[in-house]
Amino acid sequence: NVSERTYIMVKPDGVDRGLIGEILSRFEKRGFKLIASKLALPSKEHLEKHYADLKERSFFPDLIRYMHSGPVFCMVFEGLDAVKTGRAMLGATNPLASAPGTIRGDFALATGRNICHGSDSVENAEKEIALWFPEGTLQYKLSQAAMIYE
Ligand code: YYY
Ligand code: MG
Repeated sequence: NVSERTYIMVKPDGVDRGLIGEILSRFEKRGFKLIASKLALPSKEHLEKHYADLKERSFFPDLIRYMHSGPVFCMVFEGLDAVKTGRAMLGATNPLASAPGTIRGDFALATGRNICHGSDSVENAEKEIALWFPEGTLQYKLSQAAMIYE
């Protein structure tokens, strides 16, 4: 599906380390279309909604504290297999298990400081996009589309 959407977010450590442009650029260069973006300082309640599935995990309080430690940069990208390819570009949750060439494999070492979020399913992507961009995303055509898709 060439209209698949995924939610990608540079976490506070990624923002602090000056990696917004690097991460955005990788998705841009891969051929994905940016259809929403913003810098945000979400409340703890908002972050708890984003990570609601992990509420019972022992690391949850630390995760929320870390995610609340500074601004995050929120993006929605659209394109062929955006969710699965986005996850492949991110690497594994534990950066030590991420191959060099992936975002986490190139810029992170610790699971609790893994610099970037990416949706793990189409269903969760749509939920996350609705949570972070209630104002919606943009629709427009890139002239390069004919050079990216057959
Ligand atoms: O989707 P992804 O970010 O790769 O992993 P999740 O299992 O959704 O966990 C979200 C987030 O929680 C992860 O990026 C770091 C943190 N975390 C942790 O601190 N310790 C763990 N054992 C697992 C996850
Ligand atoms: Mg996840």
